Amino acid sequence: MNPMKSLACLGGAPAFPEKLHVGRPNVGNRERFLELVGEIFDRRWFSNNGECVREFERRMCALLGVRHCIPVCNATVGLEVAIRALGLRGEVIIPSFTFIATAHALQWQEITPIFCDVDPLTHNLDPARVEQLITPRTTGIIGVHLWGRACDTEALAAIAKRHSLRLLFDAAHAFGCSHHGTMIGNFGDAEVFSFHATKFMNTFEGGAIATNDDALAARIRLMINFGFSGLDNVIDIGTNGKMNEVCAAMGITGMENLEPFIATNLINFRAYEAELRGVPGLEFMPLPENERFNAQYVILEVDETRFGLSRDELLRVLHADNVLARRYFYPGCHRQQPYISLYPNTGQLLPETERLCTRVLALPTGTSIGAEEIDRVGSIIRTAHTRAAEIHQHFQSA
Ligand code: T4K
Repeated sequence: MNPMKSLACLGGAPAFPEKLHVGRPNVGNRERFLELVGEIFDRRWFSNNGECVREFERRMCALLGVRHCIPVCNATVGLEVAIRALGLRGEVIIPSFTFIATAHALQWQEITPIFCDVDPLTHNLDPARVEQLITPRTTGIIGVHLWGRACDTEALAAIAKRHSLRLLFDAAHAFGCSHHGTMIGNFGDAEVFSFHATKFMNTFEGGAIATNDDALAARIRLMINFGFSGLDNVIDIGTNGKMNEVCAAMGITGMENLEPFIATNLINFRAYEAELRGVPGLEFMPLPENERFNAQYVILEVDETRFGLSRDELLRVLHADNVLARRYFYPGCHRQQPYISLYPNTGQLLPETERLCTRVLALPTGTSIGAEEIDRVGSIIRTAHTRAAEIHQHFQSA
């Protein structure tokens, strides 16, 4: 992309003096975190299912109403372990409109990800298309609750049952969210959360695998600890997927601040909506009704014809003004390596994914921004619309 001078130079809103990021980490009560870290030092127990990890799991289970919510070192390893523990192999159906980790967790284990198109309204797997992709090699489906909005879990569960497939959810975005009143973590065979630094509830790096299946949970616990069953006794192949104590302490602190984090995200979301209401060609992914929702992503779809600028042009305007909005998830997993080389024509089967990849923009939110910043981001976007022709011409000549 060619650089652009900020809108301020074109006589628009002034640029932000400091960069405004998507994914700025939320920090709970620092003193509480440091107190927990002090206790970790006192105990001299830093990893391997320590007290903080066990407490973190207890609190997550209580919040979600799930039997197991096993902390892991990150969601990608969590997905890899869950995939292996469920015995997936051959082909597994996933959306392409997701973070690359969903696909890599399969390919890493030489399982073929079969990319399925999404519903343009929900951005989640389209169950009707899922069923069309099932072959004798299919062993499972991984739905992604994109932006924290639940997949059509009922339809996917019915398909999985009809075809004897395992059903896993990549719930990286969906901690603290519900679906028809049930907390995410209780659907499918298992669900995997992410607590990466950029998630609204973070453990620096981390994740968790939730399941109500005791046997599966036992297998997962074994797998994330090298296959150890007691001292000196390895009973299966495993890896190191454990969460350490400091990360779990951050998780405990985060959970104690969950409600204020969510409240801030909801306030920010509504502020953006109010700022940009009525601007032609912009549509927010709405909040789900009557559900608990973390609102950690503010997702905007840009319709070039009505807005006057493409999503990518608007992104250039925002970046020039120090608003580091992101093109999640561009260009789609199927257009990244190794998938584009292995399956070069997949895009033809994914019209909705291809379209969304050119339209979706994630705006900064979280506790590091507030009404003033949102007001200014809104002003930049509104100015970009009213001066679209001039900006477009500027880009053409740059
Ligand atoms: N499944 C899905 C659907 C996912 O979205 C993800 C992760 C996963 C699975 C895998 O979960 P993990 O294995 O990571 O637990 C970021 C995150 O790294 C990634 O965790 C997340 N999804 C994805 C949506 O976002 P990038 O490539 O955008 O990261 P990066 O380095 O560009 O940072 C994003 C923004 O956050 C930047 O504006 C800078 C800001 N940032 C980042 C960090 C790390 C900060 O301000 N402070 C920080 O400490 O992937």
